[in-house]
Amino acid sequence: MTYFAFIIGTAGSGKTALTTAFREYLQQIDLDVIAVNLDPGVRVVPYSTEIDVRDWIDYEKVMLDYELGPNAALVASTDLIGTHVFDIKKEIDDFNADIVLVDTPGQMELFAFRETGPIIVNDLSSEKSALIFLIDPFLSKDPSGYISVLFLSLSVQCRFNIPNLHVLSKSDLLLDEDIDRIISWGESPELLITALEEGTKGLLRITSEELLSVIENVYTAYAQPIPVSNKTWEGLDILYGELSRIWSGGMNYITDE
Ligand SMILES: Nc1nc2c(ncn2[C@@H]2O[C@H](COP(=O)(O)OP(=O)(O)OP(=O)(O)O)[C@@H](O)[C@H]2O)c(=O)[nH]1
Ligand SMILES: [Mg+2]
Repeated sequence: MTYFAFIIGTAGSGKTALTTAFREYLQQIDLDVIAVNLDPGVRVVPYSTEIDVRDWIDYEKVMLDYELGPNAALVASTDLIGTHVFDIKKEIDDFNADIVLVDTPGQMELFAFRETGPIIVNDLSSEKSALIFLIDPFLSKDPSGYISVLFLSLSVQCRFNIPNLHVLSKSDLLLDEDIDRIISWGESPELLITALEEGTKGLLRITSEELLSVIENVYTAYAQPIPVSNKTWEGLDILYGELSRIWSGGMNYITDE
């Protein structure tokens, strides 16, 4: 059985750095792991990737051949992954690894919200797959940012429909009190709403009851964020523990808690 983790998150949230650190961590505890780069736009991949989508898709060439600007070329390149999914799958199968870490394209919306992402995840992975959704601490330090990222995660979850773990990325850059505050919002939607109300000085345009009911529903489907540093490796052991629980069917595999 091969276990998959798709690492997803907003641009610059640390997907590639987590793939690098987590791959090395898992290797050090003697697990048979490979990494797949699915980002056609990346210049340098810091991990020695076993499988690289750039072997099939040349972003610069797409830009020239189709006379596209950098963003449109990225859209086209990401869409093109769908046409190589069986080549990629064959390479993954040939490795016969226990764990496959998949680093997804930098601009999350290209992968998650266009057709390709769900097709790729569906075609590549086994039934033992999970999403690792990175929460960028700089987008989620204040309550409104945290809520926005939660909703983004919810929409990603709707697209992929596989179990989801939240990782609070770059934890080494946060003060302990920041981490504690964000974790407390993860534990209690009431605390999050109160913080939001304080921040908006009572001028919240949506009623707290409405927001609370939506967020409570989101919380039933999501684990708390796990603070992880790709620099110090703090939290990688906890991340692996939580993934193992998902892979072994112990935790909200599909949508149960
Ligand atoms: N201090 C610190 N910096 C980090 C950590 N993880 C990533 N970074 C930095 O954050 C920046 C973005 O990291 P990447 O891993 O490239 O993020 P990404 O999500 O792959 O970025 P794109 O694929 O371009 O969207 C880099 O400068 C990293 O060095 C971390 O845990 N701690
Ligand atoms: Mg990246």
